Amino acid sequence: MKALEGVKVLDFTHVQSGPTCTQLLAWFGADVIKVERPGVGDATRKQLIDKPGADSLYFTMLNHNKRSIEINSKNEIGKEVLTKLIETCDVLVENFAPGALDRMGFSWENIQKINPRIIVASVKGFGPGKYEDCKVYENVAQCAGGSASTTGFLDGPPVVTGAQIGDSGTGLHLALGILAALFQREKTGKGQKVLAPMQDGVINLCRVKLRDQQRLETGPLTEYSQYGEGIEFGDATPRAGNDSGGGQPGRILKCKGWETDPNAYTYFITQAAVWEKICDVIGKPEWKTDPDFATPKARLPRLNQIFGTIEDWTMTKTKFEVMEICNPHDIPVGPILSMKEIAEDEGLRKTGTIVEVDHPERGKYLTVGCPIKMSDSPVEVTRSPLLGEHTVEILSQVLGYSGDELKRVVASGAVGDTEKVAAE
Ligand code: CAO
Repeated sequence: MKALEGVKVLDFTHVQSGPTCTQLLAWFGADVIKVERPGVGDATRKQLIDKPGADSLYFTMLNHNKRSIEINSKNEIGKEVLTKLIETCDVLVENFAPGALDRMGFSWENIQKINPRIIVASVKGFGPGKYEDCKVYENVAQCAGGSASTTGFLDGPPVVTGAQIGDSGTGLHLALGILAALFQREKTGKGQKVLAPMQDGVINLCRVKLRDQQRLETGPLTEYSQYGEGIEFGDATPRAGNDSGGGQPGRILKCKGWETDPNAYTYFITQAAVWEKICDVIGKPEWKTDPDFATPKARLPRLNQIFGTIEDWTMTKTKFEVMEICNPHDIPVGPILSMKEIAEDEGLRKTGTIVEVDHPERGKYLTVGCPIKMSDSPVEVTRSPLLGEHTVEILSQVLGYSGDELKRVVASGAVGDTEKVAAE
Protein backbone atom coordinates (compact mmCIF):
# COMPACT_ATOMS: atom_id res chain seq x y z
CA MET A 1 0.00 0.00 0.00
CA LYS A 2 1.29 3.44 -0.99
CA ALA A 3 -0.01 6.84 0.11
CA LEU A 4 -1.29 7.83 -3.36
CA GLU A 5 -2.31 4.39 -4.57
CA GLY A 6 -5.21 4.68 -7.04
CA VAL A 7 -4.39 8.28 -7.99
CA LYS A 8 -3.80 8.70 -11.73
CA VAL A 9 -1.61 11.55 -12.93
CA LEU A 10 -1.58 12.78 -16.52
CA ASP A 11 1.99 14.03 -16.66
CA PHE A 12 2.36 16.65 -19.35
CA THR A 13 5.62 17.96 -17.89
CA HIS A 14 9.07 18.40 -19.37
CA VAL A 15 12.58 19.59 -18.48
CA GLN A 16 13.02 19.83 -14.69
CA SER A 17 10.43 21.73 -12.67
CA GLY A 18 7.34 19.71 -13.62
CA PRO A 19 9.07 16.31 -13.75
CA THR A 20 10.41 16.70 -10.18
CA CYS A 21 6.83 17.20 -9.01
CA THR A 22 5.39 14.18 -10.83
CA GLN A 23 8.36 12.03 -9.79
CA LEU A 24 7.48 12.74 -6.15
CA LEU A 25 3.83 11.84 -6.81
CA ALA A 26 5.02 8.58 -8.41
CA TRP A 27 7.19 7.82 -5.38
CA PHE A 28 4.15 8.36 -3.16
CA GLY A 29 2.38 5.67 -5.21
CA ALA A 30 0.48 7.54 -7.94
CA ASP A 31 0.26 6.04 -11.44
CA VAL A 32 2.11 8.71 -13.44
CA ILE A 33 1.50 8.63 -17.19
CA LYS A 34 4.00 10.82 -18.98
CA VAL A 35 2.78 12.16 -22.33
CA GLU A 36 5.57 12.85 -24.82
CA ARG A 37 5.74 14.15 -28.33
CA PRO A 38 6.06 11.20 -30.79
CA GLY A 39 9.63 10.48 -31.84
CA VAL A 40 10.99 13.38 -29.80
CA GLY A 41 9.92 13.11 -26.19
CA ASP A 42 11.00 15.32 -23.34
CA ALA A 43 13.84 17.50 -24.67
CA THR A 44 16.06 16.47 -21.76
CA ARG A 45 16.22 12.87 -23.03
CA LYS A 46 18.85 14.04 -25.47
CA GLN A 47 20.44 16.91 -23.53
CA LEU A 48 23.85 16.70 -21.79
CA ILE A 49 24.39 13.27 -23.32
CA ASP A 50 27.17 11.23 -21.67
CA LYS A 51 26.45 7.86 -23.32
CA PRO A 52 25.63 8.02 -27.04
CA GLY A 53 22.28 6.41 -27.82
CA ALA A 54 21.11 6.32 -24.22
CA ASP A 55 18.68 8.64 -22.44
CA SER A 56 20.66 11.28 -20.58
CA LEU A 57 21.15 11.31 -16.82
CA TYR A 58 19.30 14.63 -16.89
CA PHE A 59 16.18 12.77 -18.06
CA THR A 60 16.59 9.49 -16.20
CA MET A 61 17.18 11.18 -12.84
CA LEU A 62 13.95 13.21 -13.07
CA ASN A 63 11.55 10.62 -14.43
CA HIS A 64 11.71 7.49 -12.29
CA ASN A 65 8.66 5.34 -11.57
CA LYS A 66 6.67 6.79 -14.51
CA ARG A 67 5.10 5.27 -17.63
CA SER A 68 5.61 6.92 -21.04
CA ILE A 69 3.05 7.26 -23.82
CA GLU A 70 3.70 9.05 -27.10
CA ILE A 71 0.82 11.30 -28.19
CA ASN A 72 0.75 14.07 -30.75
CA SER A 73 -1.41 16.57 -28.90
CA LYS A 74 -1.95 18.65 -32.04
CA ASN A 75 -3.47 15.81 -34.05
CA GLU A 76 -7.24 15.09 -33.88
CA ILE A 77 -6.85 11.46 -32.84
CA GLY A 78 -4.11 12.48 -30.42
CA LYS A 79 -6.58 14.93 -28.88
CA GLU A 80 -9.17 12.17 -28.65
CA VAL A 81 -6.71 10.01 -26.69
CA LEU A 82 -5.79 12.93 -24.46
CA THR A 83 -9.46 13.67 -23.81
CA LYS A 84 -9.91 10.08 -22.65
CA LEU A 85 -6.89 10.43 -20.39
CA ILE A 86 -8.34 13.64 -18.91
CA GLU A 87 -11.61 11.78 -18.27
CA THR A 88 -9.70 9.03 -16.46
CA CYS A 89 -7.06 10.91 -14.48
CA ASP A 90 -7.26 12.70 -11.13
CA VAL A 91 -4.53 15.23 -11.81
CA LEU A 92 -3.06 16.87 -14.91
CA VAL A 93 0.36 18.42 -14.35
CA GLU A 94 2.01 20.65 -16.95
CA ASN A 95 4.80 23.17 -17.29
CA PHE A 96 4.50 24.32 -20.88
CA ALA A 97 5.21 27.87 -21.88
CA PRO A 98 2.23 30.13 -21.05
CA GLY A 99 -0.73 29.50 -23.36
CA ALA A 100 0.58 26.23 -24.89
CA LEU A 101 -2.10 24.04 -23.26
CA ASP A 102 -4.84 26.46 -24.41
CA ARG A 103 -3.44 26.36 -27.95
CA MET A 104 -3.78 22.56 -27.91
CA GLY A 105 -7.47 23.11 -27.13
CA PHE A 106 -7.21 22.14 -23.48
CA SER A 107 -8.07 25.34 -21.64
CA TRP A 108 -9.07 25.10 -17.97
CA GLU A 109 -12.71 25.59 -18.98
CA ASN A 110 -12.59 22.78 -21.54
CA ILE A 111 -10.77 20.43 -19.18
CA GLN A 112 -13.37 21.08 -16.46
CA LYS A 113 -16.13 20.19 -18.92
CA ILE A 114 -14.40 16.89 -19.68
CA ASN A 115 -13.73 16.05 -16.02
CA PRO A 116 -14.92 18.41 -13.24
CA ARG A 117 -13.01 16.36 -10.63
CA ILE A 118 -9.61 16.81 -12.25
CA ILE A 119 -6.94 18.98 -10.65
CA VAL A 120 -4.92 20.96 -13.19
CA ALA A 121 -1.53 21.88 -11.79
CA SER A 122 0.88 24.20 -13.59
CA VAL A 123 4.36 25.57 -13.18
CA LYS A 124 4.90 28.90 -14.90
CA GLY A 125 7.83 31.29 -14.66
CA PHE A 126 5.79 34.18 -13.29
CA GLY A 127 2.34 34.60 -11.80
CA PRO A 128 -0.32 36.91 -13.27
CA GLY A 129 1.08 40.33 -14.18
CA LYS A 130 3.42 41.96 -16.63
CA TYR A 131 5.75 38.95 -17.01
CA GLU A 132 3.10 36.24 -17.16
CA ASP A 133 3.78 35.39 -20.81
CA CYS A 134 7.54 34.87 -20.39
CA LYS A 135 9.34 31.57 -20.76
CA VAL A 136 11.56 30.94 -17.75
CA TYR A 137 14.43 28.64 -16.81
CA GLU A 138 16.02 27.96 -13.42
CA ASN A 139 18.49 30.82 -13.24
CA VAL A 140 15.99 33.41 -14.45
CA ALA A 141 13.77 32.43 -11.52
CA GLN A 142 16.69 32.60 -9.09
CA CYS A 143 17.44 36.11 -10.33
CA ALA A 144 13.82 37.30 -10.32
CA GLY A 145 13.09 35.72 -6.94
CA GLY A 146 15.68 37.57 -4.87
CA SER A 147 18.11 34.68 -4.55
CA ALA A 148 20.88 35.94 -6.86
CA SER A 149 20.93 39.46 -5.44
CA THR A 150 21.45 38.06 -1.94
CA THR A 151 23.94 35.31 -2.84
CA GLY A 152 27.68 35.81 -3.28
CA PHE A 153 30.13 38.18 -1.68
CA LEU A 154 29.71 41.88 -1.07
CA ASP A 155 32.51 42.83 -3.46
CA GLY A 156 31.39 40.50 -6.26
CA PRO A 157 28.48 40.14 -8.71
CA PRO A 158 25.20 38.37 -7.91
CA VAL A 159 25.60 34.57 -7.88
CA VAL A 160 23.19 31.73 -8.69
CA THR A 161 23.17 28.72 -6.39
CA GLY A 162 23.81 25.09 -7.34
CA ALA A 163 20.62 24.04 -5.57
CA GLN A 164 17.86 24.10 -8.20
CA ILE A 165 15.49 26.17 -6.13
CA GLY A 166 13.70 27.56 -9.20
CA ASP A 167 12.98 24.20 -10.85
CA SER A 168 13.07 21.47 -8.22
CA GLY A 169 12.00 23.95 -5.53
CA THR A 170 8.91 24.90 -7.54
CA GLY A 171 8.23 21.23 -8.28
CA LEU A 172 8.03 20.69 -4.52
CA HIS A 173 5.69 23.64 -4.09
CA LEU A 174 3.46 22.30 -6.86
CA ALA A 175 3.36 18.81 -5.35
CA LEU A 176 2.22 20.30 -2.07
CA GLY A 177 -0.55 22.24 -3.84
CA ILE A 178 -1.70 19.09 -5.65
CA LEU A 179 -1.89 17.08 -2.44
CA ALA A 180 -3.89 19.84 -0.72
CA ALA A 181 -6.25 20.01 -3.73
CA LEU A 182 -6.74 16.23 -3.65
CA PHE A 183 -7.56 16.49 0.05
CA GLN A 184 -10.07 19.31 -0.58
CA ARG A 185 -11.65 17.28 -3.39
CA GLU A 186 -12.50 14.61 -0.83
CA LYS A 187 -14.97 17.10 0.67
CA THR A 188 -16.13 19.10 -2.37
CA GLY A 189 -15.97 16.48 -5.12
CA LYS A 190 -14.49 19.17 -7.37
CA GLY A 191 -11.10 19.70 -8.93
CA GLN A 192 -9.32 23.04 -9.02
CA LYS A 193 -6.49 24.90 -10.70
CA VAL A 194 -3.16 24.89 -8.88
CA LEU A 195 -0.47 27.33 -10.00
CA ALA A 196 3.11 27.45 -8.72
CA PRO A 197 5.04 30.30 -10.35
CA MET A 198 8.81 29.85 -10.16
CA GLN A 199 9.46 33.44 -9.09
CA ASP A 200 7.03 33.02 -6.17
CA GLY A 201 8.61 29.72 -5.12
CA VAL A 202 12.07 31.30 -5.02
CA ILE A 203 10.76 34.30 -3.08
CA ASN A 204 9.23 31.89 -0.58
CA LEU A 205 12.62 30.23 -0.13
CA CYS A 206 14.27 33.66 0.25
CA ARG A 207 11.83 34.73 2.98
CA VAL A 208 14.62 35.55 5.48
CA LYS A 209 16.12 38.03 3.03
CA LEU A 210 12.82 39.98 2.90
CA ARG A 211 12.95 39.86 6.70
CA ASP A 212 16.37 41.50 6.54
CA GLN A 213 15.16 44.06 3.98
CA GLN A 214 12.66 45.33 6.55
CA ARG A 215 15.15 45.17 9.44
CA LEU A 216 17.40 47.52 7.44
CA GLU A 217 14.87 50.29 8.07
CA THR A 218 15.68 50.27 11.76
CA GLY A 219 19.47 49.93 11.55
CA PRO A 220 22.37 47.83 10.30
CA LEU A 221 22.19 44.04 10.13
CA THR A 222 24.53 43.35 13.01
CA GLU A 223 25.03 39.65 12.28
CA TYR A 224 26.35 40.38 8.75
CA SER A 225 30.17 40.47 8.46
CA GLN A 226 30.10 43.92 6.94
CA TYR A 227 28.77 45.33 10.21
CA GLY A 228 31.96 44.36 12.06
CA GLU A 229 34.03 45.54 9.11
CA GLY A 230 32.49 49.03 9.36
CA ILE A 231 31.05 48.89 5.82
CA GLU A 232 27.85 50.89 5.52
CA PHE A 233 24.63 49.18 4.44
CA GLY A 234 22.82 50.31 1.28
CA ASP A 235 19.07 50.35 0.80
CA ALA A 236 18.68 46.67 -0.15
CA THR A 237 19.55 43.39 1.60
CA PRO A 238 23.21 42.87 0.66
CA ARG A 239 25.09 39.72 -0.33
CA ALA A 240 26.38 38.13 2.84
CA GLY A 241 28.99 35.62 1.66
CA ASN A 242 28.81 32.61 3.94
CA ASP A 243 27.41 34.42 6.94
CA SER A 244 24.70 32.48 8.69
CA GLY A 245 21.20 33.59 7.68
CA GLY A 246 19.92 33.18 11.24
CA GLY A 247 20.48 34.71 14.64
CA GLN A 248 23.52 32.53 15.42
CA PRO A 249 26.65 33.74 13.60
CA GLY A 250 28.34 31.18 11.35
CA ARG A 251 31.01 31.00 8.64
CA ILE A 252 32.76 28.57 6.31
CA LEU A 253 36.27 27.99 7.65
CA LYS A 254 39.35 26.32 6.20
CA CYS A 255 40.36 22.89 7.45
CA LYS A 256 43.54 20.83 7.11
CA GLY A 257 44.36 20.33 3.44
CA TRP A 258 42.48 23.36 2.10
CA GLU A 259 45.51 24.38 0.01
CA THR A 260 44.94 21.44 -2.38
CA ASP A 261 41.41 20.19 -1.64
CA PRO A 262 38.71 22.66 -2.73
CA ASN A 263 36.28 21.12 -0.24
CA ALA A 264 38.48 20.96 2.88
CA TYR A 265 36.23 23.37 4.76
CA THR A 266 33.71 23.23 7.57
CA TYR A 267 30.72 25.33 8.48
CA PHE A 268 31.05 26.53 12.05
CA ILE A 269 28.24 28.12 14.06
CA THR A 270 29.03 30.05 17.23
CA GLN A 271 25.71 29.21 18.86
CA ALA A 272 25.36 31.32 22.01
CA ALA A 273 24.25 28.35 24.12
CA VAL A 274 27.60 26.58 23.61
CA TRP A 275 29.90 29.60 23.54
CA GLU A 276 31.86 28.52 26.62
CA LYS A 277 32.47 25.07 25.14
CA ILE A 278 33.68 26.68 21.90
CA CYS A 279 36.16 28.79 23.91
CA ASP A 280 37.53 25.63 25.57
CA VAL A 281 37.72 23.63 22.31
CA ILE A 282 39.63 26.32 20.40
CA GLY A 283 41.96 27.05 23.34
CA LYS A 284 40.58 30.47 24.30
CA PRO A 285 39.13 29.89 27.79
CA GLU A 286 39.79 33.53 28.71
CA TRP A 287 37.09 34.64 26.22
CA LYS A 288 34.45 33.10 28.51
CA THR A 289 34.76 35.99 30.96
CA ASP A 290 36.28 38.73 28.80
CA PRO A 291 33.52 41.39 28.43
CA ASP A 292 34.49 41.85 24.75
CA PHE A 293 33.60 38.22 24.00
CA ALA A 294 31.36 36.93 26.80
CA THR A 295 27.97 38.01 25.36
CA PRO A 296 26.48 37.58 21.87
CA LYS A 297 26.03 41.37 21.57
CA ALA A 298 29.67 42.06 22.47
CA ARG A 299 30.81 39.48 19.93
CA LEU A 300 28.90 40.88 16.93
CA PRO A 301 31.39 43.65 15.98
CA ARG A 302 34.27 41.17 16.46
CA LEU A 303 33.11 38.29 14.27
CA ASN A 304 36.09 38.52 11.90
CA GLN A 305 38.52 38.22 14.84
CA ILE A 306 36.50 35.40 16.41
CA PHE A 307 36.15 33.36 13.23
CA GLY A 308 39.80 34.06 12.37
CA THR A 309 40.83 32.50 15.69
CA ILE A 310 38.46 29.56 15.25
CA GLU A 311 39.88 29.04 11.76
CA ASP A 312 43.43 28.92 13.16
CA TRP A 313 42.14 25.92 15.10
CA THR A 314 40.06 24.28 12.31
CA MET A 315 43.07 24.49 9.96
CA THR A 316 44.88 22.03 12.24
CA LYS A 317 42.09 19.43 11.79
CA THR A 318 40.34 17.72 8.88
CA LYS A 319 36.70 18.65 8.35
CA PHE A 320 35.68 15.28 9.78
CA GLU A 321 37.91 15.70 12.86
CA VAL A 322 36.26 19.08 13.49
CA MET A 323 32.92 17.28 13.45
CA GLU A 324 34.11 14.50 15.76
CA ILE A 325 35.50 16.98 18.28
CA CYS A 326 32.61 19.46 18.20
CA ASN A 327 29.61 17.14 18.08
CA PRO A 328 30.02 15.71 21.62
CA HIS A 329 29.90 19.33 22.86
CA ASP A 330 26.75 20.08 20.81
CA ILE A 331 28.67 22.68 18.79
CA PRO A 332 26.88 22.90 15.40
CA VAL A 333 29.39 22.27 12.59
CA GLY A 334 29.12 20.61 9.19
CA PRO A 335 31.73 19.42 6.71
CA ILE A 336 31.59 20.80 3.16
CA LEU A 337 30.86 17.53 1.36
CA SER A 338 31.72 17.21 -2.31
CA MET A 339 29.34 15.44 -4.71
CA LYS A 340 31.95 12.66 -4.87
CA GLU A 341 31.77 12.20 -1.10
CA ILE A 342 27.96 12.26 -1.18
CA ALA A 343 27.88 9.68 -4.00
CA GLU A 344 30.09 7.38 -1.92
CA ASP A 345 28.31 7.92 1.41
CA GLU A 346 27.17 4.56 2.77
CA GLY A 347 24.69 6.10 5.21
CA LEU A 348 22.85 7.91 2.40
CA ARG A 349 22.70 4.68 0.41
CA LYS A 350 21.23 2.84 3.38
CA THR A 351 18.42 5.38 3.77
CA GLY A 352 17.59 5.30 0.05
CA THR A 353 18.58 8.92 -0.57
CA ILE A 354 21.36 7.85 -2.91
CA VAL A 355 20.20 4.91 -5.04
CA GLU A 356 21.77 2.80 -7.76
CA VAL A 357 19.41 2.11 -10.67
CA ASP A 358 19.81 -0.21 -13.66
CA HIS A 359 18.78 1.04 -17.09
CA PRO A 360 18.58 -1.00 -20.32
CA GLU A 361 20.35 1.62 -22.43
CA ARG A 362 22.91 2.99 -20.01
CA GLY A 363 23.49 0.31 -17.37
CA LYS A 364 23.89 1.26 -13.72
CA TYR A 365 23.78 4.85 -12.56
CA LEU A 366 23.29 6.74 -9.33
CA THR A 367 20.31 8.90 -8.55
CA VAL A 368 18.76 10.78 -5.67
CA GLY A 369 15.89 8.79 -4.20
CA CYS A 370 12.87 10.18 -2.39
CA PRO A 371 14.05 12.69 0.22
CA ILE A 372 10.80 12.31 2.18
CA LYS A 373 10.55 9.14 4.25
CA MET A 374 7.14 7.76 5.21
CA SER A 375 6.70 4.86 7.62
CA ASP A 376 3.67 3.38 5.81
CA SER A 377 4.46 4.27 2.22
CA PRO A 378 7.85 2.86 1.27
CA VAL A 379 9.53 3.99 -1.95
CA GLU A 380 11.17 1.68 -4.43
CA VAL A 381 12.93 3.66 -7.15
CA THR A 382 12.42 2.13 -10.60
CA ARG A 383 14.10 3.30 -13.81
CA SER A 384 12.70 6.00 -16.08
CA PRO A 385 10.66 4.77 -19.06
CA LEU A 386 11.99 4.64 -22.60
CA LEU A 387 10.17 6.93 -25.02
CA GLY A 388 6.71 5.48 -25.64
CA GLU A 389 7.55 2.30 -23.73
CA HIS A 390 4.01 2.04 -22.35
CA THR A 391 1.99 3.44 -25.26
CA VAL A 392 0.14 0.21 -26.09
CA GLU A 393 -0.22 -0.78 -22.42
CA ILE A 394 -1.85 2.58 -21.56
CA LEU A 395 -4.08 2.64 -24.64
CA SER A 396 -5.40 -0.82 -23.90
CA GLN A 397 -5.25 -1.21 -20.11
CA VAL A 398 -5.99 2.34 -18.94
CA LEU A 399 -8.17 3.64 -21.80
CA GLY A 400 -9.74 0.34 -22.88
CA TYR A 401 -8.90 0.59 -26.59
CA SER A 402 -9.02 -2.81 -28.30
CA GLY A 403 -9.52 -4.45 -31.67
CA ASP A 404 -10.35 -2.08 -34.54
CA GLU A 405 -10.41 0.97 -32.23
CA LEU A 406 -6.85 0.33 -31.17
CA LYS A 407 -5.80 -0.29 -34.80
CA ARG A 408 -7.41 3.01 -35.85
CA VAL A 409 -5.53 5.00 -33.23
CA VAL A 410 -2.21 3.31 -33.97
CA ALA A 411 -2.64 3.63 -37.78
CA SER A 412 -3.22 7.38 -37.44
CA GLY A 413 0.38 7.94 -36.30
CA ALA A 414 -0.90 10.05 -33.40
CA VAL A 415 0.70 7.75 -30.83
CA GLY A 416 4.15 7.27 -32.32
CA ASP A 417 5.71 5.41 -35.18
CA THR A 418 2.88 3.30 -36.64
CA GLU A 419 4.98 0.23 -37.47
CA LYS A 420 6.78 0.20 -34.13
CA VAL A 421 3.59 0.59 -32.10
CA ALA A 422 1.71 -1.92 -34.28
CA ALA A 423 4.48 -4.47 -33.69
CA GLU A 424 4.00 -4.08 -29.92
N1 CAO B 1 2.54 16.89 -29.13
C1 CAO B 1 2.58 18.00 -29.93
N2 CAO B 1 3.08 19.18 -29.55
C2 CAO B 1 3.58 19.25 -28.28
C3 CAO B 1 3.58 18.15 -27.41
C4 CAO B 1 3.03 16.93 -27.88
N3 CAO B 1 2.98 15.84 -27.11
N4 CAO B 1 4.14 18.53 -26.24
C5 CAO B 1 4.48 19.84 -26.41
N5 CAO B 1 4.15 20.27 -27.62
C6 CAO B 1 4.30 21.61 -28.17
C7 CAO B 1 3.59 22.66 -27.37
O1 CAO B 1 2.22 22.64 -27.65
C8 CAO B 1 4.27 23.92 -27.89
O2 CAO B 1 3.71 24.31 -29.10
P1 CAO B 1 3.15 25.81 -29.39
O3 CAO B 1 4.25 26.75 -29.00
O4 CAO B 1 2.88 25.78 -30.86
O5 CAO B 1 1.95 26.02 -28.58
C9 CAO B 1 5.69 23.43 -28.17
O6 CAO B 1 5.64 22.01 -28.09
C10 CAO B 1 6.76 23.93 -27.25
O7 CAO B 1 6.35 23.90 -25.89
P2 CAO B 1 7.05 24.90 -24.87
O8 CAO B 1 6.92 26.30 -25.41
O9 CAO B 1 6.51 24.68 -23.52
O10 CAO B 1 8.57 24.40 -24.92
P3 CAO B 1 9.92 25.22 -25.14
O11 CAO B 1 10.96 24.17 -25.24
O12 CAO B 1 9.84 26.20 -26.23
O13 CAO B 1 10.08 26.04 -23.76
C11 CAO B 1 10.25 26.23 -21.34
C12 CAO B 1 10.57 25.40 -22.60
C13 CAO B 1 10.67 25.42 -20.14
C14 CAO B 1 11.06 27.55 -21.39
C15 CAO B 1 8.74 26.56 -21.29
O14 CAO B 1 8.02 25.37 -21.41
C16 CAO B 1 8.32 27.28 -20.02
O15 CAO B 1 8.54 28.48 -19.85
N6 CAO B 1 7.65 26.54 -19.10
C17 CAO B 1 7.11 27.11 -17.87
C18 CAO B 1 8.20 27.40 -16.88
C19 CAO B 1 9.04 26.21 -16.55
O16 CAO B 1 8.57 25.17 -16.17
N7 CAO B 1 10.34 26.41 -16.65
C20 CAO B 1 11.29 25.47 -16.10
C21 CAO B 1 11.72 24.47 -17.02
S1 CAO B 1 12.98 23.55 -16.24
O17 CAO B 1 14.32 24.51 -16.34
